[in-house]
Amino acid sequence: MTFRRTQQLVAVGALALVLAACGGGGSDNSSYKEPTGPPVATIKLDSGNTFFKPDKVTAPPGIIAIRLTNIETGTHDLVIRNVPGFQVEVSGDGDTATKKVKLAKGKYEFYCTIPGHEEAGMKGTLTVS
Ligand SMILES: [Cu+2]
Repeated sequence: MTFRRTQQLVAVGALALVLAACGGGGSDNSSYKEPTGPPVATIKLDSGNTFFKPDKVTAPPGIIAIRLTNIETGTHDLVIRNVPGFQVEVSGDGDTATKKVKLAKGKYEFYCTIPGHEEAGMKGTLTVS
């Protein structure tokens, strides 16, 4: 009896956690916490079909603002491998979006998650040093 009751409580607790995780508007990156404070650098990138320009960028460590401008039609985003939740999205010619990310020294790969775009060359490297 006691064991069964405990199981039920665990199940209810797990359900509450799932609901809480989904509560922030339902998008995939709702868990991402953008760092507050001024950026040490702003990286400006253009996106098009299917490229980032430039595709090799550098920045000092700390809070980095990434400003993406779409210079062609279409929808693109920019995510950084091993930086969960970070995503800058643009849709349509001339659309621009900026998001901040805090990075330590290292070499990071970024890419577009639209199916086929990374494979077509829509990727690049961000060197933080
Ligand atoms: Cu793309």
